[in-house]
Amino acid sequence: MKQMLYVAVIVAALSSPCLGEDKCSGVPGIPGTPGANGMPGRDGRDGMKGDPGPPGPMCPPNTLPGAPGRDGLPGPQGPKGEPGQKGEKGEPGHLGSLDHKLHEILGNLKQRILGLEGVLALKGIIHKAGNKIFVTNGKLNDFETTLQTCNHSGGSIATPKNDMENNAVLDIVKEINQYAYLGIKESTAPGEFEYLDGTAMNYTNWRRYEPNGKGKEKCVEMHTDGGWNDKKCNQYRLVVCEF
Ligand SMILES: [Ca+2]
Repeated sequence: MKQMLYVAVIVAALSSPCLGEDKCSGVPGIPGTPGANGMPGRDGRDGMKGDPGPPGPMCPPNTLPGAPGRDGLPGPQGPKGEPGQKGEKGEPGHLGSLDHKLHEILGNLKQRILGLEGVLALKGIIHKAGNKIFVTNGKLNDFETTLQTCNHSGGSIATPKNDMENNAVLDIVKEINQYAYLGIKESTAPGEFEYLDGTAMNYTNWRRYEPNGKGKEKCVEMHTDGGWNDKKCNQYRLVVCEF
């Protein structure tokens, strides 16, 4: 180790011109030209975060409206409103129109029938009394045959139930000048009479002392004065029906 230190001292003494002298002479040399800039160094570490800057200048207000925004969510259901006013009556429906047409047709038919009835009455073929029509075929028959004849015609034997109807039958009886059986029959109680359906009579026009058959005269005939008489059922009388 000591040997290496000696070698270093000797080398240093030999390499220095002023070694061993008081003063060094000579002109200092010209400074060399500065070296070229070295390569940029590596980026340093990030500095500390600076303070926030002052607010920027105000922008002028935008004069153009922006695009409309999207629809919002539907709101809650509102309270129930007041009932509206009643509407006007509608046009008649199909059935109403049909009913109107039928009504018109029936009206026309009624007029035609009334006209025909007038013709028949004018000719003396029928005799009207309220809603009833009395008519004869001009023939004479017993009670049972008269019943059948009238039923076959769609009517029934003449059964006057008030003065007006009795007079209508009387017109026929007087015209033909024949007595006519009526739709009245003796009941199970002798001397008491009733309608053919068994109901009690609400109108009678007995002749004086009639009825006098007491169970032997079960039918009733009309005389030419319009009065009634109880009579056997097998006589030939004018057939008068009602419709
Ligand atoms: Ca009698």
